[in-house]
Amino acid sequence: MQRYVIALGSNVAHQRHGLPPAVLRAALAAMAEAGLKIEAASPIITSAPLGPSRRCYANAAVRIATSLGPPALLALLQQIETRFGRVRRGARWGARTLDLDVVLWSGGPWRSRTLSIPHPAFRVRPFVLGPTANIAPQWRDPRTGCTIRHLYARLTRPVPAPR
Ligand code: A4P
Ligand code: MG
Repeated sequence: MQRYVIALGSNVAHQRHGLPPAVLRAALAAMAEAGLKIEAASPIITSAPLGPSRRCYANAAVRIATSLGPPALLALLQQIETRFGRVRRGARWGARTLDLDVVLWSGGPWRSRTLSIPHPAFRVRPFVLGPTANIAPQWRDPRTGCTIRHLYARLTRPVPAPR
């Protein structure tokens, strides 16, 4: 079995599931239904958008166990995104409502054309590191050797005021 941490994000409501937090809860159920063993799920947080979008995000992270290797897991997560990700508005397919990113896994660094683990941006995103610290505080970033708890504390440490 392999273990993974998956980050979940949503900032668009889904026709059937509802607002972003409900989208994340439904995504968790879909992951379990697809055979991924959910070992731990973080609380769902609300975070200010990074990037051009103006809507707040719901974010969370889950720790899973599966026999799938990284490419097969990515394919499965993308299938789930596709199922959730497009809302029919008339004849048009609208915005994606679900982002599932592979943050870390038990197998160290992984790099292919379509997949990088650890996720390249996870160290500087509080909305990924915070939920990850909740479910996998002792996991280590294979690049820096730091624990997730340590990376999160470093990212959120208050900066001393200039004297
Ligand atoms: N890919 C490479 N490595 C990975 C990985 N570790 N996990 C490739 C998942 N995918 C990985 O992803 C594009 C391609 O990245 C995939 O086809 C895969 O082969 P995508 O999810 O289809 O596209 P994207 O959403 O534009 O990219 P990405 O990197 O997921 O977007 P970001 O940078 O995560 O931006 N603000 C807040 N507060 N909360 C958020 O969750 N999310 C975004 C999305 C922006 N701002 C946000 C949040
Ligand atoms: Mg993504």
